[in-house]
Amino acid sequence: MNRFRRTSTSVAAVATAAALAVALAAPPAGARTDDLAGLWLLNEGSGQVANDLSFSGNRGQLGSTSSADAHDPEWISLPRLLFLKRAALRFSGSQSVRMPDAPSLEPDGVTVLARVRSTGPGAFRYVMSKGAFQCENASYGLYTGGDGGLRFYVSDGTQVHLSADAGTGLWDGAWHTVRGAFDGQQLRLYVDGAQVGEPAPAAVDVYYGMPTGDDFYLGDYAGPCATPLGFVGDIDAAAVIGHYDSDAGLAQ
Ligand SMILES: [Ca+2]
Repeated sequence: MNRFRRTSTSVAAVATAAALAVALAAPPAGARTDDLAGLWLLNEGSGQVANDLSFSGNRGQLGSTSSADAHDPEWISLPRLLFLKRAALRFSGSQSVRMPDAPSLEPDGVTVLARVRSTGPGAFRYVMSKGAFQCENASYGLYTGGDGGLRFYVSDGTQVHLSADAGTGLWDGAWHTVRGAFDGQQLRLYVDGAQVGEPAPAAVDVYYGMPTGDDFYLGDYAGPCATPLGFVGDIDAAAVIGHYDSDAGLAQ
């Protein structure tokens, strides 16, 4: 391996880690506090568990059982970062990692982050979802939407509020860091640190306690549904950050 290639690979890997770190370290606004509700670097490389590196204990299980099954995403290797062995998970439309329902995954305001790579997942495919109302919508979700791009949304129990759409150009086969943020007033979407479009107004409360299911999924939506809602592509890392306001609500 030549020196340049090795260096550039390491730089890319450091940039990846730095992008997540910067996003995670964004200062809280006003009287809010931010808690890391889940951080899954997905570097295990084998087995049935995705460990949560936050202190929230939201460990995930691959597929629908603790044994190998058809809903397990596939571990793939990524270039090493110095001596750190790195991996990611490959999803092909009906695979998932499931984290059981937990209060830490149900904050007033929520930010989701992921490193994703795909050449075209299709429409209504989920990178993440929390809870499920039939096959309609989650409490919050990061998905490709009707146009096959990428959107973040929250549900208030009556209506779904969507962020701007990143568009299908995101799915160019390269890794991208995506972030969806809801602060109680607006929904924002970022790709590789740049905000997509305008913030979408949504002065609502996220509705939790969905009747169909309340677990959190990486790579899919709690189904089964008539049409597949699972992501088609790779997820390198993911995180959920909860924003908790010490006052009555976030809508101040
Ligand atoms: Ca399994």
